[in-house]
Amino acid sequence: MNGTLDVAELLSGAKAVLDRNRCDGWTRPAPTLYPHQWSWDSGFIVLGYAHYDLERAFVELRSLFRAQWGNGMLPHIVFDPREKGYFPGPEFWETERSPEAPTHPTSGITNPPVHGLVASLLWRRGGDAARDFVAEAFPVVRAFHRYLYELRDPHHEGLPFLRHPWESGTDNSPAWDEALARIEVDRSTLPAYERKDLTVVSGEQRPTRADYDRYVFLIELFKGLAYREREIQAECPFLFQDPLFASLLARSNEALLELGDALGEDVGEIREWQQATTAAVEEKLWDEEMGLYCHYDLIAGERVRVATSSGFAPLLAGIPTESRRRRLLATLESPRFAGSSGECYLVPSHEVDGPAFDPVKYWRGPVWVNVNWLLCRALERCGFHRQADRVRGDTLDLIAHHGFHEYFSPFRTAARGPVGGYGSADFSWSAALTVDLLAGVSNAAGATAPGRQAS
Ligand code: 9WN
Repeated sequence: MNGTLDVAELLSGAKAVLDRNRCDGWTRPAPTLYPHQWSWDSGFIVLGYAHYDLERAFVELRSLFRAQWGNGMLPHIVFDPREKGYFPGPEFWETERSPEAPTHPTSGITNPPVHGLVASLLWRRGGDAARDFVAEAFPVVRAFHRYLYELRDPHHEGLPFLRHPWESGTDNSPAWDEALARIEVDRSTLPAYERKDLTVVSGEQRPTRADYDRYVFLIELFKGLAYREREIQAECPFLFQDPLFASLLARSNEALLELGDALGEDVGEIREWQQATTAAVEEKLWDEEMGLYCHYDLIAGERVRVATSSGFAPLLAGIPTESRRRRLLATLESPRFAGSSGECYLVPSHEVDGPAFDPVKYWRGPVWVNVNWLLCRALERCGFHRQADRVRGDTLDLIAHHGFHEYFSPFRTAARGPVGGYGSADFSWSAALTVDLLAGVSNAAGATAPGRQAS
């Protein structure tokens, strides 16, 4: 390894991926595996556009916002009705059963609330040129948060629940395993369905058939209840509070407070949401023994003691106390995430010695660019600059070596297992966030910059 990154080459490669994946004003997360618009993907994607085409960023988010449900939910997918290459498509979700659904076809679940944070970053980047867009985005994001607090937080804890693994974005996380295993599915009662993902990516990198049966079972339940939230909450066998989702919500609340003040909006309710969420993450999701924040299974009534990269996310919103910050840092740098002799790229999505660890199966071990981007900001916010540099360097190193993949094996060398990029190639948020990460790397010569770790 030569110790430098070819910044110009990476930048032009990233922009070319985004150009190829861009459709009519929005961007596919991946060329064939994910051919529709996803909510949190678009949030990350526009952070790349913000560096060279701000208008594209606005158009992309407007395409998502126009699909907001009447109750405020931003759906996890906005479908391209011409596209037939993804399961489950609009004909499976049948969201027209709900009077809350927009006329444009969408899925019937949501995705992590990154949009407040993203809007504030666009404003910081665009200045006056972004003001009108931000004024447009503010009520949309506030209505989304209001939906989460009013319809997803029955005990007013400040921790909205997820009712499908796909709402987390970390869809195949081992945190869901026990809860999904408890759901008894009689296949003969499920509609016949055909997975399309396995025609693009090998099964060893994707969820199992038993997982998909449960994903489908939950969608059938939602459809049967015409997407009525209160009834779903009463009947759904999968209800989770999630440290990544909650931390993004807290961080986006913080952003809305800042934007609302600047726009002259009343931010009283947002302040209350923010205080409630911050306190609840601290009280309910911290696990002292694990030195990490965990998920909470509302059906089982217990914390799920599975160590995932989502457990570091409260740093992003500045939530942990000083002593917990130090504990989190120790966990991050311990053999559990960094490997026994530092042989892992940070940050594996599941601890490498964990029982469910798999270096190539999505969300069960691989490193993800969006999580690293978030954790890089989180570490910087808390003053852990050396560790933030390490996460940024590891991310760029993986991309420089293997390309703009969806996810990467955490192993630096083949001594412990497979090495390389997995899932889809030409993955949009990997490209977009590379553009943003490179902007943080000094590049006096315009061609090379420090960023690689010795292997
Ligand atoms: C289901 C689009 C999405 C990402 C998720 C990732 C994957 C979908 C799938 O792709 O999920 O939503 O079919 O596997 O897990 O984080 O938003 O890129």
